[in-house]
Amino acid sequence: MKIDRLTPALGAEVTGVDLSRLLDQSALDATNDALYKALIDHQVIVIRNAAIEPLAMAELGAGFGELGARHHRYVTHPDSDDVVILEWKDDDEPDAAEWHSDMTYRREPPFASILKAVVVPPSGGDTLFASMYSVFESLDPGLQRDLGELEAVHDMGTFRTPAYREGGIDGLEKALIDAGNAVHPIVAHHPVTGRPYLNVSESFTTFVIGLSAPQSNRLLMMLFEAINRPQHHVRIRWEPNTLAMWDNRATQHYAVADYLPHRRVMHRVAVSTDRRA
Ligand SMILES: O=C(O)CCC(=O)C(=O)O
Repeated sequence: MKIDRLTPALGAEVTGVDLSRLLDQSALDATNDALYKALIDHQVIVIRNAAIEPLAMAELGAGFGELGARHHRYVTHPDSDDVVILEWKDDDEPDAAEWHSDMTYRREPPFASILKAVVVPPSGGDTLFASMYSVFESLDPGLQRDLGELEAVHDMGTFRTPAYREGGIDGLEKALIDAGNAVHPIVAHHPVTGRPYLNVSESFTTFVIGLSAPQSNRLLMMLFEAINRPQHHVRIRWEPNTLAMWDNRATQHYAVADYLPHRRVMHRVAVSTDRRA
């Protein structure tokens, strides 16, 4: 296995691993161990030409931990309930063109996600990832200390729009209850590396506990602006069968919605727990 770092902030391209040929459990376990180490070191790993079917993709994910932080919205693949299909085309409104970690409105958000490109547009549809270690380390040390005392509320954010459009106010209330909300520390510590990272996102973090609304808004806007700085990022260009896996704890991602009306189809497996942590 060969690993090439993509930017100083995060990301690595992994070559020399053929996921379509992991025929027995011991080969799968050894590959999972090596990929896990690369994931912890680089936060996002990318494998090209990973022509694996949905069932094999779920099996790959299950090697890292329990699957099943089922999303309240997305449809799943007919061959495997663990594989979500993300498909956008025509005049759809893709919902991931904003910085987020997945499902932080849950008390225990998923540990990682695996995403494979199935249909890619002629150009565009890239995904950016940000290292939240790098963002935290870029903040003034005094601010880092103050943030260490604070917690913030996370909820379903802009998923309100489809819930309201489809079900009116009753649909919205039901979606808010189904998705739930959570309070997380603004500075979290990675359970494996112990490193601190910034744990707020423009998608799902709505309010800082203990501050007035104007204070909370000002602080969050400043942090969201810090996340947006390109030195914290890597940008992944997809080809069919490009597979990426990210550590959802200390990264955020942003799926650029610049390709419509062309079609883009991705398969995603969410891994809720980290078996090796
Ligand atoms: O489609 C993508 O590139 C990313 C989708 C996304 O944001 C997600 O799976 O959470």
